[in-house]
Amino acid sequence: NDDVVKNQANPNFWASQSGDYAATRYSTLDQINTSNVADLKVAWTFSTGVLRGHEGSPLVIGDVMYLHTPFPNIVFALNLADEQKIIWKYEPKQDPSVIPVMCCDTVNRGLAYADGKIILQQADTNVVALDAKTGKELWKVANGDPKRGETATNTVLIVRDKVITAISGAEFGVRGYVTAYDLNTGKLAWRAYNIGPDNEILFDPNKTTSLGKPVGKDSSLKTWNGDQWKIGGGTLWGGWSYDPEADLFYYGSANPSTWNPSQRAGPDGKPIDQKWTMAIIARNPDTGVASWAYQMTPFDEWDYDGVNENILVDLDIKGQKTPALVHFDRNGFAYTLNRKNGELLVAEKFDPVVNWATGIDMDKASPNYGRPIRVAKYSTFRDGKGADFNTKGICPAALGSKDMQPASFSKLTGLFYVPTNHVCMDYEPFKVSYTSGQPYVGATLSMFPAPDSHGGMGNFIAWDASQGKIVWSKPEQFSVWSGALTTAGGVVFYGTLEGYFKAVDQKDGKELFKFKTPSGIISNAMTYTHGGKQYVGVMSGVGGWAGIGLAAGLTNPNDGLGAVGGYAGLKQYTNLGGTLTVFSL
Ligand code: PQQ
Repeated sequence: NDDVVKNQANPNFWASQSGDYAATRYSTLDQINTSNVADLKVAWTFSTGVLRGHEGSPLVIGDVMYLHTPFPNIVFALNLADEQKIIWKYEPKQDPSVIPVMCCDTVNRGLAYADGKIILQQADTNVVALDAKTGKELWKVANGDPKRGETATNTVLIVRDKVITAISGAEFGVRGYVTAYDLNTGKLAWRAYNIGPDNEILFDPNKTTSLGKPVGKDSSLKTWNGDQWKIGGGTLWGGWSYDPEADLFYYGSANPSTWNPSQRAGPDGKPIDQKWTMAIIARNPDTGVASWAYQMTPFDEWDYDGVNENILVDLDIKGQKTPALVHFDRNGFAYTLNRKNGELLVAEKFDPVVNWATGIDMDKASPNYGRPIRVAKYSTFRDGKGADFNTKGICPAALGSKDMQPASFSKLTGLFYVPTNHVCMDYEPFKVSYTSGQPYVGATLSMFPAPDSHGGMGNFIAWDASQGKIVWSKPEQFSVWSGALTTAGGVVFYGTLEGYFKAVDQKDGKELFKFKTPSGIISNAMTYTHGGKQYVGVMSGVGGWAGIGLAAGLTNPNDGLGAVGGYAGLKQYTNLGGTLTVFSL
């Protein structure tokens, strides 16, 4: 979309959630830099009036900031040229019965802007186009049905005249799909499922490839037992990216449901891949047809969703300039692929404690090429025999070495800056039966800080994606559940679950600035200018999966899919909130 491209190229704006189509979250602004960032002061704040997890970030286009909230998904347009006055406010009417159908808090990953329209996807799956000037509703379309367990938390991707969006609900047996609507009318253009028959997943058996080979007929169907694919999960709710040159957009698919792998074994009782869950998929924005796909975790046994963002940069790999896609997976491996054809180039652990696999098989001649080399001891699959067996000490925990909080790529250093988790788990599957619209989880989890570590539950790291190596690692007390921002000022910004907004040096991770905001931070840092002056903003409002105990008032350690116990200590540091804090020099 020309308007999106033009706005993204304007460093004074923050025009899309990921900063640019390549999802680098890098800004060329440098007024705030390593030598003066310690002097940052609060310029202004804004209370959203909502007290659950605040994800995503505001957008800035010209003199207007567009701000969203978690459920009920209120949208504010604020006038930056006039005391941040509210120009308009949009408050959708949503049935609160959607709240308990959302797996991991009532979060929303933000708005999109194109051609004078603001696009919001509500928790109840309604996609709404608003007139950016007036807040007037232009069109609205239901992308799913919460009564079937379908909800929405993600932002949309706008390419040309297509609004591309997705559905959550793999913990409710939802069969994931990606849908494109017409930006001007809201009319459905195409829908592609991630699992099921070829004509529904829009995979061409001869042309769609995986690791360089055509996927063949029924590439998904033949990896499922009977018709389990119909309630098989593989939703998508993470980050988007788009390569205009290849004309492909990229996303990852979530876990197969249920979490009890024994219930998903093949007809012979053995593990079976459950394609195309846990995969990176590249599709054409006009038709939805898949160009290539790569599955990170075949036959998932740990809930290592593959939804994390795919960052598109050109990297020097083994002396060759390569159009790369870099992906930090929940399973603890960071993957570098060729984004044009899905060739696997690098796959290395980005947290040394990852123990469920020793590595990824990189031998092209091996029948297991591209697949994880598993460690039997950490398997949660017991051949259907001991479904109640509790597997102890698996690293990472289900929320992964990294969850949805986006990393950033700095054009200054050529490195990736990654918010990570340093958490392990015990995992006990149990038998579960499917009822439409009800949880279909099938495992009890407990989470705890990784052993033999610095005692914290997170690290903020710098990563070299050509080599597959950690450059530096800065320990954090809790998982870093906030998205990073890099700037040409040499600084990387992120937030912490305790509520600190931090600025560190891209070179060595040295902390240059911190400020305690009113609540824990799970949103993404952003920057813009107004009146020639650079601002940096972040929303606080604790929640998300890690903060679900606080957000939903849960206290049983196994509740919140195991996160309540793991993050119980958070309540000593922070409380619910919903505030935007904007800083300047
Ligand atoms: N959401 C968060 C968050 O916002 O903190 C973390 C997670 C989700 C997960 O770790 C999930 O596995 C997850 N899974 C689904 C799904 O499978 O459909 C949806 C969501 C979501 O929409 O927020 C999360």
